[in-house]
Amino acid sequence: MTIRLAIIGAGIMGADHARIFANDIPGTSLSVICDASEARAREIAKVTGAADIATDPHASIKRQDVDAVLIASPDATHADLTLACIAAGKPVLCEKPLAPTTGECQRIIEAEVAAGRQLVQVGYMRRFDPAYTEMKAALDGGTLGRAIMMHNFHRNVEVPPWFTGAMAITNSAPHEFDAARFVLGADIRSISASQPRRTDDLVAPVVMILRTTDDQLVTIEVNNNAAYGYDVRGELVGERASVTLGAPVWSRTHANFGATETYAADWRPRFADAYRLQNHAFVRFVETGQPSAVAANAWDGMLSTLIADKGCEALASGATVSIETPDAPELYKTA
Ligand code: ISE
Repeated sequence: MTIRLAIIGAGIMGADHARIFANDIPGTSLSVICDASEARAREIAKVTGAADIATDPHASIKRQDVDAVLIASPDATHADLTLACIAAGKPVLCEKPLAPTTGECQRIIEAEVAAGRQLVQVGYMRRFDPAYTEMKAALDGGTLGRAIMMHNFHRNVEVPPWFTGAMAITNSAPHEFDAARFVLGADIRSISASQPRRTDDLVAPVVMILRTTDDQLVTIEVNNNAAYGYDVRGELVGERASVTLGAPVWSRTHANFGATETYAADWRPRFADAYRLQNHAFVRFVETGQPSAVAANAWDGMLSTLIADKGCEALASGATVSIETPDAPELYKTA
């Protein structure tokens, strides 16, 4: 059976997902590429062999020739479109964040609970990255002993001038919030955040300290203007040993009495395997109706947004902010 997909949003990530489905995921076809810009939709449809283009996301979701949906439109549209997928009974892989506010995420949870089955997978793709997979396996296999600290570094080359410190927390850091919950298997109970001073006009890094419900510490540096390359690092420290994420590079150049490795300009090459494996898992979810045990579901998506909300509060106030994690509905406990 071929899974027929609609791609909503043909920007950087929508285009990337369309290429992944078209080139790397057998058993799928692209029924429609939908974007506010018809020209952009046409361009991506041409390179991916998609059957049709559209500019109306709601009509695209409802189409008879669409079995499942990938949402990669602007963050502010995620909740509305995810709710439309649930109403249509169609599985949806929604790019992160699930929605920018906790209230919108809660509406999605309520709709899924009312539908009585999970339909939503959230694009926290690092759960599928081989380096994080090995980190989690080292913990779960007992090599590290009990985990006590997780250190995370998230560095982008640059962001536009309108990108703020709060956006470092709401747009970039949710990857780390989700990875920490996933690797440690614990929830977050408090967060603090502050920034060093930069001497230019660019947004300064944000450094956060989180405490888990099992009294572990998670440190996160998000540096959106690191300039030198896209660089994600991490270390999980246990009571007996530690494990660091490898930074996958395929070659090292030796010249002029030195050795150099190159950095990617953004996250797509660094997490190419993760995106591919994540999208494979989504297709299996569509085929079987069984959510992936690895993927982030709507509940995970809601918690990352909740932590981000509290992180913004912590940055603005300078105080450590407590986080009350609500009890998960049965739908997410049994998944
Ligand atoms: C972006 O939206 C992403 O999702 C990337 O994975 C992340 O590295 C980047 O910081 C975000 O802005």
